[in-house]
Formats: sequence, C-alpha cells, structure tokens
Amino acid sequence: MTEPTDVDNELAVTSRRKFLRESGALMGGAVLGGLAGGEALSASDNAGNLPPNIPEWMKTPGAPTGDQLYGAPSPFEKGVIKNIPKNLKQYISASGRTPLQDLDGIITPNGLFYERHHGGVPTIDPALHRLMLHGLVDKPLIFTMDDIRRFPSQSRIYFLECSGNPVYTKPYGKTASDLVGLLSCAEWTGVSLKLVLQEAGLQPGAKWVVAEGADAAALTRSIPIEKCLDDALLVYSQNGERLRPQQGYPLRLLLPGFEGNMNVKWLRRLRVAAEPTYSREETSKYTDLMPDGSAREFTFYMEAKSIITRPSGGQKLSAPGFHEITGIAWSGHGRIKRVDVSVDDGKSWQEAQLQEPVLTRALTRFRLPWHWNGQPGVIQSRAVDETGYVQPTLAELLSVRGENHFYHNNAIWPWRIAAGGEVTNANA
Ligand SMILES: Nc1nc2c(c(=O)[nH]1)N[C@H]1C(S)=C(S)[C@@H](COP(=O)(O)O)O[C@H]1N2
Ligand SMILES: [Mo]
Repeated sequence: MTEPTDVDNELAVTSRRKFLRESGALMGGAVLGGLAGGEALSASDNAGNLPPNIPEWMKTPGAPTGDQLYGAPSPFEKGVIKNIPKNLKQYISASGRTPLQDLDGIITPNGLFYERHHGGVPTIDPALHRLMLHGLVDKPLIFTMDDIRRFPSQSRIYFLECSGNPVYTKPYGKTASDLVGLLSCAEWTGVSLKLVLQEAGLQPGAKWVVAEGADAAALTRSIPIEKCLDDALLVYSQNGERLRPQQGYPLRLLLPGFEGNMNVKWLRRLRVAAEPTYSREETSKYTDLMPDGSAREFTFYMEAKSIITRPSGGQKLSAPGFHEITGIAWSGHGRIKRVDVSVDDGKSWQEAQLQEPVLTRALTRFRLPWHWNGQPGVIQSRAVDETGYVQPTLAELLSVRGENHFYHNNAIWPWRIAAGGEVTNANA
C-alpha cells in the first residue's frame, strides 16, 4: 500500500462539523442542480465517508485477489435476481424470469438468463453425452462433444423468448420482468446446423428435423428444414463460457427468432423426416384456439415487441425533471427498424434513439430523453421491424385472437406514472 499524501491526510482530518457546514455550498452547484437527483447531504451516519472525507474503504486494503475463484456480483446487488414466483408449488416444470428492469444494454448475464424447463434440469457429464443424427440421411452419425467442437465455430448475438411471455389471461403482473421476463439475449457460440446435416448428407424428401432433449421431459419439436439450413446453430457456449445447465449444457439447439420451446436443450437426437412428428409440444401445447374454432399451429416466429424497462412497474421517479426513458425491442423476423415512444397515453409518438449496432434477431436498446412535468400520465413503446410490422396494442391483439389464445402475446405494455412518481402496469 502506498503512503497517503499530505492532501489526503488533510482531507481525512477535516472535522465532521466543518464538513457539514460547508457541504451545502459545495453541493449547490450547477452540475447536480441541473438534474433532478443529487444526494442531499445530511448529518447521516455515513457523513464521514462522503466527500471531501476519505471513506472507510480507502483506509485499509480490500479483499485479496483470488478471494473468489469464480466471480460474483457485489453484495449490494443481491436484490438483482431471477424472478421466481414465491408461491411456486414445485420446481420441476417451472420458470425463472430475467429481471429486465435491473439490466442495462442488450446482453443478459448468464446467472440471470431466464430458464424454463418441463422436467427439471438434468446434470449431464459432457464426456457421456452424445448427439445422434439419423432418419433421411445418407450416413447416420453419432457425435461426441469433442466431435461437435471440431466443426468450424461461430459466435452470434440472439435473443431467446418463450412464446408464453406473457399469456393473455389476467393478472398480467407488476414489473417488466413479470410481463416479459421469459426473454434474454446472449452471444452464443456453436456450429451451424447446416454443416452438421451436410456431414450426414440429406436425402430427397427431407423436410423436417425432429429434435429431442435428454431431459426427463424428452422435449421434442419438429423444425422445418429451411430453418435448419439457414441460421440454426448447435450451441455449446453462451457469453463466452460453456452453457449453464439451465440453458441446456452441454449442447442445445438455437433457432434465432423462433419460439423458445423449439430451442431444444440438452440436445441428444436429430431425426430427419418427411413430416413433422406432432409431439405434445406442437399439438396440445404451443398451438392456439382461434375465435372461429380453428387452431393456429406451428407458430414459429416471435413477432416484433418492445417494453420500457426504465422507468417501469415497481420503480418510482424520484422527482420531476430530466429522466431517460429506455427499454428493449426485438423481432424474430429480423432487425428492429424503429421504436416509437409515447409519453401522453398514446396521443402522440416520438422516435427513440436505437443503440448501435442493431443486430438481426437480437435485443435492441432504445432511449429517449424526457422531461417529466410531475403530472400523472402513461408512457409506452411500440416496435417496428424491418418487415414493416408494427407492434399492436393488447386490445388489437385480443380483438383478432379472442379469449382462448395463450401463446404469442406481443402487445404494447403501457406504464402509468402517478403524481408521486410511482410506476404501475396500465393494462392491469
Ligand atoms: N429439452 C428441453 N428443451 C427445452 C425445454 C425443456 O423443458 N426441455 N424448454 C423449452 C422452453 S418452453 C423454452 S421457453 C426454452 C427456454 O430456454 P432457457 O431455459 O435456456 O431460457 O427452452 C426450450 N427447450
Ligand atoms: Mo417456453
């Protein structure tokens, strides 16, 4: 540790009384005065740690390097956790949501990636894991994880979203995480599924690939061959490290922009076929009953969607004045073209700024500077994707899809701001 300088010493011995006397003059300046924030200095217990004093944590060395062999967030961030219902009866078929309102940027940290599983999270030794590829192929193959990692690799940033995010039935929830927290975004590393299929050789008539997971649910979904030969990946890493067990360690299917359920985790089998298999997950589940009695099935794409994450439900605006409105937008059909924000209950819309780079089938961060006048109001965002599709209101969606719909709710979620600054779900 280096010796403290004279200036440091002088600051450290500044008496608490002198500090409190001068603090008003110090902090009244233009910089903090311009924003609605800025901590009001008071004779709190912490006053001795505030400028111009030397805080306690500068007076002794900190924790040694190597204190944690795998890093964890600051203890002061212990409230930033997955959102799991407190009254959950069992954890075998359940989900944990990403706390979207607590995150910045577009990448979801691995420990906060949403999780949804139907038969619990298996513990799989990668040395014992195999991927079997068979059906309408010239040469059926069984791959070890080492075989998979010998293929040329690629890393791509994509969102992943459950199609039950949220369902159409009330109550819709209070926070951004309650509403659309079955959504995350990561940089995935793996091998193009097309390459692996070419290794086995596709036979004429190959129209579908049926994927099966090695979990107790043996989750099975049929994927159209066009997707398999386009941007589908077999991934083994997320955000630079190997997949978390919850995300399908050691191998999962990643189908950019397709509903979460089709992204089979713990992938053990690919069967190339002429027909879809009509598994439980594509008949009794993940289909929707329309008002005319017909069913929408094989609804692969996640349509354009957005939500304001700050300020959002459960938060509180500290004071009138400047606030940045920020949130995320995404579309399974490609890039986000525009995000409109309304601060007057949908009467008028302003174009938000999009954070570059705007990636296809990834989360896109948007921002709008805003001056809150202290009046009650409603704020909301509306995404437009590169196909020109515009995110609908909940009323518009319900009028087309009816009351029996369950999946693919991509409605606009407006937030109500109260005079005191409290933010709540305006659709609740
Ligand atoms: N094998 C298997 N794959 C699965 C599931 C599962 O239960 N078992 N759940 C699916 C569902 S419904 C979703 S939304 C996504 C969730 O992926 P995540 O847990 O990595 O967020 O995985 C899909 N793949
Ligand atoms: Mo899902």
